[in-house]
Amino acid sequence: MKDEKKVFAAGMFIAAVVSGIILISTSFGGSGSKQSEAKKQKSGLPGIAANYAQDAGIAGDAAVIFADDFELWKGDGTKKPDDKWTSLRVNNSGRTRAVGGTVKIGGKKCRGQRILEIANWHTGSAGGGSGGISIHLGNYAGSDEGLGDGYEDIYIRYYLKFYEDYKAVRNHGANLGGRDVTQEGARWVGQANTPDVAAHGYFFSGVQPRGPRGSQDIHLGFYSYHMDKSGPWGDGYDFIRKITIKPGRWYCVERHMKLNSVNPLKADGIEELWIDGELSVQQEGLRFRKVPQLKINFFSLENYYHGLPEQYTRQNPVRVYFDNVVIARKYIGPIAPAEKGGRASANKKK
Ligand SMILES: [Ca+2]
Repeated sequence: MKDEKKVFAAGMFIAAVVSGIILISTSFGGSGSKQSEAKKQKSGLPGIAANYAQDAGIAGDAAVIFADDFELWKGDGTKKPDDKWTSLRVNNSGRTRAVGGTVKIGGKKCRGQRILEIANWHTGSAGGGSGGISIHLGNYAGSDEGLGDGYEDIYIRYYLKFYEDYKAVRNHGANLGGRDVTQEGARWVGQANTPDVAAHGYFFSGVQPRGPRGSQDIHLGFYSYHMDKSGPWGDGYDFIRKITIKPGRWYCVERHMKLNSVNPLKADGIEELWIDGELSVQQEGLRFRKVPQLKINFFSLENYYHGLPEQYTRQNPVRVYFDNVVIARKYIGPIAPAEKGGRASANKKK
């Protein structure tokens, strides 16, 4: 666990393959959590991004914990800045790198010339591929990591585009979670097939593309390992609005996770999802933990395929693109337009 790649691998890959843990889900559930009758926001509030035209300078906002627009990734695109992310996955079934490109909103290019590409291809017997980047937001690898305690309430916004020929296949997308480094043997965020995550000192929640396998009818939804999910697999939440994701188009994805109270223990955790500033999911009444030291300390942008078909070759891999990642203590919202540099409508891009 001494270097970054090993830490990432241990959590997300070796755990799955070497230990025989199968990350695949058989169902997205949907019935494990009760939807609150509380008010449901129709759209995102003006967020931090409204104050930073084209995201310029947003990394310096007092509420921002981390930001990366991939502009400073060097060389062939696989050399991340030292102060960005914790690890980048390297293997023979995929590649993760910055490539040329820009987010487009309403047909207009946004600021920037580089985006992150995660590409995966079929690799024979394993049949799939994985790739991605991760960041430790608190002490995750061990109590001596020097990263602090982590967070209890966090927003993560990123831009996402599936390449034009993308067809729905099972995978795990953007994982957010926590691992209790004070608990001996606590599992790594991403370990699936766990009925009782609290007993194993972790939780995680993915935002994943869903849809009939092989189709382009895609939407994004949660796949959450919270304490009260039913069975060994993740819980999907009900949609306030199911928003279609079209391959070839950029979308602003923002997720919010607020952990539950523990003194006393309450089911008052929240997960929310906005697409292009529009609220798609709002799940209240969640419990992620029993102890206060278990906090959010891990985030990854990841592709993790199960049974990736042979048609996806190294020359023609599955490709997913990301850009303008911001992690903050407050709602961030979509990129504000360049003109005037001021308060932009959250939905103006539409
Ligand atoms: Ca960029």
